Amino acid sequence: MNQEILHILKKYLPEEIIRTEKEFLIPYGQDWTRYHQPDPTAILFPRNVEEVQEIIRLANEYQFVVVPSGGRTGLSAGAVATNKEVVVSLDRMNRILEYDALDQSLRVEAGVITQNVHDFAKEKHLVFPVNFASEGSSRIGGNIATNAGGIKVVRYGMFRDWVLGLKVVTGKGEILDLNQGLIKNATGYDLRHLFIGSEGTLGMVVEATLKLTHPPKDKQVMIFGIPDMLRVVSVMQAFREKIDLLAFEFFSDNTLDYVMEHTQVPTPLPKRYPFYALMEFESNNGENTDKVFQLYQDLFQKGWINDDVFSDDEITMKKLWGYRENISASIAASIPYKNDLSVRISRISDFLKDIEKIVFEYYPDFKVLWYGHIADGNLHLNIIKPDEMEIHTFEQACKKVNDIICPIVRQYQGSISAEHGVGLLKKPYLIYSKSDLEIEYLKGIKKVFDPNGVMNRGKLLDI
Ligand code: 2HG
Ligand code: ZN
Repeated sequence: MNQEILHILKKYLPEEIIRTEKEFLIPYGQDWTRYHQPDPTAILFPRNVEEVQEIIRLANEYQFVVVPSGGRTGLSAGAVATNKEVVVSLDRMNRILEYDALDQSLRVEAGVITQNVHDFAKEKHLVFPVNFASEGSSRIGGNIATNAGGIKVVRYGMFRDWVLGLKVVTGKGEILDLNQGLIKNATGYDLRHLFIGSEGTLGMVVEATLKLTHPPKDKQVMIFGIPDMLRVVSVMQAFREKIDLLAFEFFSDNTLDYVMEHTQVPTPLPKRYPFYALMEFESNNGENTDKVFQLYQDLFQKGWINDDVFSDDEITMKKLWGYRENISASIAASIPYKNDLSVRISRISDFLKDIEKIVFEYYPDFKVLWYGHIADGNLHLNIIKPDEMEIHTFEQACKKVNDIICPIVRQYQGSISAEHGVGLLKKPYLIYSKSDLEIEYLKGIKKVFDPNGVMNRGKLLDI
């Protein structure tokens, strides 16, 4: 079968966009998850929309499956190719196409690295305000496909909120230009939003128009030591009532161990505490700073906060952010099993209490790391694989606990994937966040855009 496909690819596509060597097949067949064996047929590097269209047309005619590939920084196996699929990488479609100062918008090819968008915006004295740790390698198309979130969601929302327009090649090989950069557009179904978060199952995003904005002024960053996890939530709520936060993140002390070891940094505070919160806010000519310090005194006296470090200079703030942003990279070698759960902010305290109980009861032998975007109700619960344990035995053990955690997520009407996507890894748990009826509608939509099932088959949905 894959010889036949290769033959077709070589017959109809320019030779220079086809790679079949092992050094391409392995890295382009996997993402940042490590639970699947990459086994693609070929990796294609189209240079323009017409070539993408031709590939999808061939996929329909000769019945092979296409896996769209961006930076492959995903954590849910949405971009893995384990089943002889043809990976279509947008690495070569990485041009910034058009900047419009009046619209404050930027049109880019979908293979642009996220960091390049940040850098471009900065040159224009603006920002693209969606930030996450993998932005140096992730690509815009992948960010759109998963509706990425990150560390500034509490202020700026998800990726979806910054997409003004999309050009896509559908699973049928047709081109759609969606929303054309408009801010206001009340003309019925907004197909742009269907493609955002669709994980490459409806078609391929080939171009995006992104919204930029003015940067926040006079940022200040603090890290607090906090005695227990539920206090992290109360501290967040107390600050949120007083000021408009730019970020409020948390991590546990055992998570800090990994970052210190991996990045060779000292402790952020003179002493160690069970939990830490990192808060970013704008000074607002000192008004917010005063409010923060006043509240800090109160919370310190109450014993909710133990200690803090504060900074308003760029270099130190970057160092402080390193404690949070480097977590994922610091623990990667331990092949953690990742949970990416969310509930409404108003329910996060009760949810954490319930999850904590389960984790202590069912994971007594595993190291559990707690961190995440607590101000968005988003918890990244990472279970570390013991060195001596075989990876699939470990995965099975984690899946058993998932069967207990996921019903609780459902009980709280939460999400089994807040920002990492569903892919292969979370697919069995989708039923805990969406009803059967809703999933049937999803499948119906998939059939409209991709009737032959050539787009990222088996990811997100079983269809
Ligand atoms: C983060 O918030 C990323 O750092 C990765 O979403 C989360 O490593 C994870 O589980
Ligand atoms: Zn995250």
